[in-house]
Amino acid sequence: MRNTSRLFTALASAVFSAGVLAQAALPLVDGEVRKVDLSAQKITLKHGEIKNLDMPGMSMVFKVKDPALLDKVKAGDRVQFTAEDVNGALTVVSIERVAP
Ligand SMILES: [Cu+2]
Repeated sequence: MRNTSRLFTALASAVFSAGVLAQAALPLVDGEVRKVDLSAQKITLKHGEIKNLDMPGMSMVFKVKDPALLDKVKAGDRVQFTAEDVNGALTVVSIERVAP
């Protein structure tokens, strides 16, 4: 019984670590917020190269993985963010304001 729960704990922490590593592996991208659309849960970013998506710099609309991300930024903010392709939708996974 005790061994089983120890094994479970080890497995759970291994899965958790893998998730953290996968997220940490997304490269940070420089960008500038052009528009925040709270009702559609979308954000327009002028972004630099996104290596993991093989995308050059441009302005475009992204979905957000968590709507709470949109509370952290506003139009005109300079940001660093990560993005990935979630079932064909380019999605912002994390975003942080950078000091001007
Ligand atoms: Cu783009």
